[in-house]
Order: sequence, then C-alpha cells, then structure tokens
Amino acid sequence: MERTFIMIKPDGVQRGLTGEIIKRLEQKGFNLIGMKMMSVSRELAEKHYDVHRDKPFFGNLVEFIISAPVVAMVWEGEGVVASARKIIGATNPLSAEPGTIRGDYGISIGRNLIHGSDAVETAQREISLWFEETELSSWEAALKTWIYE
Ligand code: DAT
Ligand code: MG
Repeated sequence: MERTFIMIKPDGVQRGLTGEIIKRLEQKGFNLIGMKMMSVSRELAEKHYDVHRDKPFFGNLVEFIISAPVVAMVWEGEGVVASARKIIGATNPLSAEPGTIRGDYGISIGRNLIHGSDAVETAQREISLWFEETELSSWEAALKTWIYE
C-alpha cells in the first residue's frame, strides 16, 4: 500500500492545528501508521530539504524547521501521496484553494504549516530518513470495505 511522509511544521504545532490536520487526513480514509513529536536536528532538516540546498530560501527554511517541535507522520492508503498534496494545497498559502490546509489557515510561504512528499519515490526517501521501519505500524481498518470498493 502506498505511503507518504507528512510533517506538521513548527507553525502548525504552535497554532494548535495538529488535531485539525490529522482529522482531515483521517476523515479522508487514510491510515496513520507512524507519528512522533520531535525537535529536528539541523542535519536532518538539511537532508530533508537537500533538493533546495541552492535556493535562496534554504537557510531560512532550515532555521524555521529546527526552531520548535514538529509532528512527523507516515500515512498509508491508495493514492495517498498525490491526495495528501491536494489536501495540503499549493506551496504559497495565498494561492492555495480554500478547503485546503494551506488555503484555509496560511498566508506566508515561509509559514505554510505542513509538508507532504511530492512523489512516491520522494515519500520512500523521506520515510526512511525520518522513521525506522520498527516505528511504523501498518493496520487494516475495520471500516475498509466501506472506504474502498
Ligand atoms: P512544498 O512544501 O509545497 O513541497 P517546495 O518543495 O517547493 O514546496 O518548497 C519547500 C518549502 O520551502 C516550502 O514548503 C516553503 C519553502 N519555500 C518554497 N519556495 C519558497 C520561496 N519562493 N520563498 C520562501 N520559501 C519558499
Ligand atoms: Mg516539496
């Protein structure tokens, strides 16, 4: 089953949006299979955002991610990578559609509340960067036949 890496960034935690964000993914029908509240090391933040290393915003981005705790999660379900990106909304919250997490709760691109993997391969890389396999508990929802045809 497909998996994605989701991180509630420091602003999402500080603004008390952790429950709301989890609720949206849960109610969609996806399974939460791993979750931890953590302070992120500079090394992990830099590895996570390695593709942006040469961008002008890289320094600020890393400083922000390590500035306060985040909630790191792995979610599982059919098409979860692309679907979670839709639920999250566009990178710039002012361009994100209402109804998305960033569209409903954000204004600044540097305070866009949440990270979600952008492709299946990226998700695999990010999950192995943030979690040990033993920290993940895959489970089958009793409601599965009411969610999946
Ligand atoms: P996303 O988080 O939607 O995958 P991304 O991978 O392009 O977006 O960028 C990673 C993060 O970097 C993004 O969530 C916020 C920050 N960022 C991206 N573009 C930026 C910009 N032009 N100015 C400032 N921060 C930016
Ligand atoms: Mg990205």
